[in-house]
Amino acid sequence: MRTKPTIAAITVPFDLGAGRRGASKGPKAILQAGLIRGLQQMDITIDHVADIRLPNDTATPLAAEVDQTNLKYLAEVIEVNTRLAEQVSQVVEQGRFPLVIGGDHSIAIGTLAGLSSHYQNLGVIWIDAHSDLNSADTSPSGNIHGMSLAVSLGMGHPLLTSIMGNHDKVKAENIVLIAARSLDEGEKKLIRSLGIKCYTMYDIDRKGMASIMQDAIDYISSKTDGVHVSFDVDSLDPLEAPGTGTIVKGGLHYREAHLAVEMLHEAGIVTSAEFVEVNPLLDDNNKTSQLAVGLISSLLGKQIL
Ligand code: EXY
Ligand code: MN
Ligand code: MN
Ligand code: MN
Repeated sequence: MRTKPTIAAITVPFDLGAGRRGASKGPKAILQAGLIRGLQQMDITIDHVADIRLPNDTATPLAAEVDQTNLKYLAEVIEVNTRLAEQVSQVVEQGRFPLVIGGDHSIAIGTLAGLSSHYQNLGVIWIDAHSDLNSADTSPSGNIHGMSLAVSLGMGHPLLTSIMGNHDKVKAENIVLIAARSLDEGEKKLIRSLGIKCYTMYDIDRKGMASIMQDAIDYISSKTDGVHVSFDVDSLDPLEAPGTGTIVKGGLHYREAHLAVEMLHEAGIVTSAEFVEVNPLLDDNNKTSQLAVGLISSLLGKQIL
C-alpha cells in the first residue's frame, strides 16, 4: 500500500482575477463543508498551513507600473500569486502535498510558479470548461482568471510570467485539458499551434470518461516528474455546480467528475492539486462547496467500498 502523504492546505480567498466577486468566500465555505474532518476520517494528516491574502494597504508599489494595461487588478494578482508561489514552494520543500483552495483560477499562476522550482517536467491536468489560455490581446474580458495557463506557459504580462523567475513554469506538451467547452478563438489557435492535448466534452461524450482519463494518465505519466491537478468546478454541469461565476452548459456529470479524480488517485501520479472557482454567493444550499469536498476526498483516496 502506498503511504499517505501529509497534506498542506493553503487557502487563497481571492477573487479579483474573476469578473464577479464571491470566489474569495470559497475557502471558508469548503472548510465549513467539512473538508478537514472528512480527510481526517480517511486517516489523512492535513494541516492548514497558510491563508494567502493581499496586504491591508491596497496601494501596492506596483500599481503605477501596471495601470497602463487592460488586465484587471493586475497589481493585486501579482501580489497574491507571488505570496502563494513562495508558500507552495516551501510546502514541496518540506515533502508535503500542496492542496491549494481558491479563490478564482488566476491563483494557478502562483501555484504553478511555486511548483516549477521543484519539477523539471511538471504535468498539469487542467479540468475546466475553459482553457484559461488568453492573453491581453485575445481576452474578451480582461479578467486574469482566463489567462492563468497562458501565463504559466510564459505568455502574458512580464510581471506575471516572471513570478518565481523568468522560466516557463510548464511545457505545452505536459498539459492535458479535460472538459473544455467554451474556448475563445485565440485560445483555439493556441491549442492547435502548440499541440496541447485537449479532451473536449465532445470527446468525453463520444468515448466515455474512463477511456479519456486512461488516455490522459498514459499520456502524462510517461514523461513527467510530477503531476498537478488544477480543478475548476465550472468543469461540472451547472446543475451539479451552480455556485461558480462562469457557468457553461453541457458539463461533467457528478459521477464523471468523481471518476476522473478517482482514476487519478488510483494511478498514483498526483503530487499537488488545487480546487478553484467555488462562489458561495451564487451557490444553492452549499451544493458546490460540498461537491468540492467530495472531489478532494476522492482525489486523495476516498473509496465507495
Ligand atoms: N474565456 C473567458 C475569458 O477569458 O474571459 C472566460 C474565462 C473564464 C475563466 C474561468 C474560470 O475558468
Ligand atoms: Mn478556469
Ligand atoms: Mn472555468
Ligand atoms: Mn454528458
